[in-house]
Parts: sequence; structure tokens; C-alpha cells
Amino acid sequence: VPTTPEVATEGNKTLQYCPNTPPKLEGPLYVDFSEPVKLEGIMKNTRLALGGHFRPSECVSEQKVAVIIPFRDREQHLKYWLFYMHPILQRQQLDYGVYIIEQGYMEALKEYDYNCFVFSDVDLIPVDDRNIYKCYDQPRHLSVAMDKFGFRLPYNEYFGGVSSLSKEQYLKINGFPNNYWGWGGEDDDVYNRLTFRGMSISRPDHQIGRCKMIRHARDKLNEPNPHRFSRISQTKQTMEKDGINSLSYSVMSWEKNRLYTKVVVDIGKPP
Ligand code: BGN
Repeated sequence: VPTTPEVATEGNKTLQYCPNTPPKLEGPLYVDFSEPVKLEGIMKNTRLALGGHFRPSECVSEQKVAVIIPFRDREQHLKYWLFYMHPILQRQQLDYGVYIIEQGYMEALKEYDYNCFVFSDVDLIPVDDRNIYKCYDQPRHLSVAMDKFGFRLPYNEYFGGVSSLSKEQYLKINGFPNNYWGWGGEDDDVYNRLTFRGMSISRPDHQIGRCKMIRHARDKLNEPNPHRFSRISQTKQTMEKDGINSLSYSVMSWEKNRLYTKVVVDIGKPP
């Protein structure tokens, strides 16, 4: 039987790397958005450090995961997300931090040596904790069976909802595009970037990849972007100059509480 290599750590304690299959996963989960949730319970979770950081105490996690939620005015959704996700991420034995922010990759790296980035919509919750929020050999699309789309992919190239990229994979595609304003297409642009850099998408199966979306009306000031069709047809040319290397924003505020780190950034206005 192959054993996981030992790693020496803290004082006289020797810890092993966390196993590939975390022992406390439950499989299918009950997730319900019909009643409001209370966060007091998970606030008392002493294993969470300020800013929504967690590290398993029983093993060393090779993946340091920044979970990034670009979000605006969705306090109710965020509550459900935190309520359901913290326990799941902890059962998954991840060394993680939660960032509510638009420029998550850059800002999270200022704090910690993250090597994996999970990007999640604020209104999506997996209903199976075997869907591990970490990085894989190829960029991962995690929300493959959403209730909104009849528990199927809306189309084969769909990369929206929840996805993960290792630092290496993210750097390879020059990060995400910055020139999509309003709703739609930015996820397709990322998909194009990945394929143009010779990567393919890894996915869980349709049972493990099931997730539920919180129903809501379309956000105000987030109308479908009329330029999205032409933008996604030009990814090959634009990806080299639009991305991490063209980031321009200023940090307005940082807020840390027990459950998350929230960074407000000013990303300017559409041209
Ligand atoms: C697609 C959107 C995605 C969105 C999915 C699911 C576009 C680009 C022009 C075809 N893409 O149509 O951004 O995640 O629907 O809602 O609009």
C-alpha cells in the first residue's frame, strides 16, 4: 500500500499530507433556500481564523485555495453561501481563505502563498461535498449539473458558475479578461483562453457535480453586455494584452471578519 509522504511541521509534531479522499465527506447534501439561515453557529467555529481562513489541524493540505466571490449587493445570497460552504470546505480538508472581491487573484496573493483559485458565483451551492473545491491537472469546471439548467450543462463549452484554476494555469491564460462590462460572455472568454493555451476542462461527473442556485431577479445595473458576442470572437487576439498584465484598479477598503475577507476595489467605468 503506497503511503502519503510525511512532512515535518510545527514543533515536535509530524503531520502527513491530507489524503486524496478526505475521510469525513458525506456525499449528497441537503441544501435549502426557502428559510433564512443563521450564521451564529458557524461564527462560533473556532477553527476559522479572522478573514475566513481555515487550515486542517490533522494533516497538511498541499493546496492553498483562495475562494473568490465577485459580488455586489447580494447579502442574502452570501449568507447562504457562507452557511453551507464553510462546513463543506472544512470537511474537504482544504487550507483556504474566502474573498469577497472583484480582483481576487491579485489581492489574495498579497496575503498568502495561494496556489489554487476557485471562482464562485455567490448564489451557487454544491449539493454533494465530494465535489472538492480544489485544483486539478487541468482547469476544473465544478458546477456541471445546476438545477437551473435541468441538472445538465447548458452547452458543452460552459465554464461559468464555479471553476478552479491553479496559479500556473491562471498565469498561462493571463488571468481573466477585464473588458467585459455587464452580464455575460466573460466565462466563455476564459474558456476560449484555456483552449488557446492547449488546456482542456476537467469536470466531476453529473452526480457529484450537482448544485443548486438561489433564485433571484436580474440585478439592476447588470444588463446583458451588447459587445459580448464580438468580444468572445476575438479572444485569441485580446488575451495577450487584456488580463493580469493590464489590471488597473485601486483598493478602497479591506474588511475582515470571522467568515470572510471583503475587499472593495474601484475598477473604473466602461469606456
Ligand atoms: C451564455 C453566456 C454565459 C452564461 C451562460 C449561462 C454569452 C456570450 C454570447 C453567446 N454567454 O449565453 O456568460 O454564463 O449563458 O447563463 O452571453
